[in-house]
Order: sequence, then C-alpha cells, then structure tokens
Amino acid sequence: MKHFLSIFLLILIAAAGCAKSSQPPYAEDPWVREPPPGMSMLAGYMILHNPSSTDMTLTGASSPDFAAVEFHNSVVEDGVSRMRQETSLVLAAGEALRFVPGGRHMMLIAPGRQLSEGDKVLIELSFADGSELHITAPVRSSGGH
Ligand SMILES: [Cu+2]
Repeated sequence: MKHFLSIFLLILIAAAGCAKSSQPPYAEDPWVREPPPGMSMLAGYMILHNPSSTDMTLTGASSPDFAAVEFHNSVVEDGVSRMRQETSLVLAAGEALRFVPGGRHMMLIAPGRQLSEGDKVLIELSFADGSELHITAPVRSSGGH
C-alpha cells in the first residue's frame, strides 16, 4: 500500500509539472488610442506575455468592432517612418512582445462605430496551435492611466 501511494504521488508531481509549463499567454495593460473624429485606423498596444515553456506563433487577430486587425511594426527607412505589416509573430517561451507607441502595434482598421475614451474594444488573437486569446482593451486618449 505504501509503495502504491508513493507511485501515485510521483504521478501527481509529474502532472503538476506539465500544467505549469503550459500556462496560456496573456496581455498586460492592453489599450487602444482614442482616434480623432473620422479616423479610419486606430492603434492598439499591449505587452503580450508567454509564460509557458513552448514558443508560440501569433498568426492573426480580429475584432467585432473592426473590419480587420493587422500587426504592424514602425520602422524608419531613409529618415521616413513607415509601417510594415507582419503576418506572423513568434512569441518565445518565457518572453514577451511589446506593442508600444512608435513601435510594433495592432492596426485596427475600419471601425464599425465611433470609439471614444472609456469604450471597450474586444480583440481576439489567434495562435498557430489553434488557441485563441480574447482581450478587452479600453480606449484611452494617451498611454497614461
Ligand atoms: Cu500600423
């Protein structure tokens, strides 16, 4: 009986170890910049963490409030700032991707309603393994709280 119990405990410990390594990704401080009236593109920001021990690949995003959501990176070429679309992004194990003003961002295209400070936007991120992460991002006029 004692022997059986110790095997059972070992299995429990192994299972706990697995659970720990498959923690889902999460978004820290997601927000969307309040647009000037009539603006057809908005930018969304967050810090996307991957606490698991496996790399994940972000393959797309969508929102019920927008016609399309893209990932863009702002780069300076010949002294001019341009936005380049990124169709997939690797989120390395134990690391984070920073979506920040002036850098990588979510481009929220063609809003279906006028959004202003205090509104909330639902954004659904999809990963290559078929999993999804749903984020609720408040609309703010600037990055401060
Ligand atoms: Cu952009």
